Amino acid sequence: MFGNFFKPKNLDTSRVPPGQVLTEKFPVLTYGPTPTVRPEEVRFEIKGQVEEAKTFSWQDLMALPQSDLTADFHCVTRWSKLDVQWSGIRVPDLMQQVKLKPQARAVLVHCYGGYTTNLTLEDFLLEQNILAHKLFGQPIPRDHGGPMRLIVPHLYAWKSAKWVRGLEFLDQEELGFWEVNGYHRRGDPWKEERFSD
Ligand SMILES: Nc1nc2c(c(=O)[nH]1)N[C@H]1C(S)=C(S)[C@@H](COP(=O)(O)O)O[C@H]1N2
Ligand SMILES: [Mo]
Repeated sequence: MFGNFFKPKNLDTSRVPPGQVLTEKFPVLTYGPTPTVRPEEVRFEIKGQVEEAKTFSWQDLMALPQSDLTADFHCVTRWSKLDVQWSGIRVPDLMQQVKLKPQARAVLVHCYGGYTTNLTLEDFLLEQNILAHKLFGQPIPRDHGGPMRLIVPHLYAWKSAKWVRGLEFLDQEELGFWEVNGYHRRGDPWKEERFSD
């Protein structure tokens, strides 16, 4: 298994966080069964600390500005993959459609299948975060989170929720699935925020 992992040679090692090894493959990491979600049935829901709850159909989402992102992907189980190419809707472009209440501080990301993960508003609203529906120019394969997943490149990949079904804005942070089960509430790979204390 470790044959697929390599130590970077000429590579700029400043891109590999501490304790991580590179893989050129793209492993699948899913807790539990893989849900089947057809784009036509997506109802992306925004609720909680917002002035008005909203639901986006697939068509609504595709009508929003579309962007590309190339980002490194760091799984807390110690593999990293460089230069993964995503396309989709940047979080700030989505958030143009949403008016948050002033007390909003955090978001709980909900997924088809029941997975959740938490982010502070500050970590969520970053320019590079994207609701991706393409991976290397193709619709995201189901096991990698298709039809749509969140990508939060500056944190460990458990924050990059697959099969996203909605966002719940909160006045204080509530922990998601892995965060309840011992992972760090934030998960910065450069600080090795793997587990909670
Ligand atoms: N809905 C959902 N999203 C998820 C997960 C999951 O189990 N369910 N696993 C997370 C973890 S731990 C990682 S490392 C990445 C893996 O993404 P990949 O399977 O596309 O490599 O997805 C994250 N998003
Ligand atoms: Mo992971």
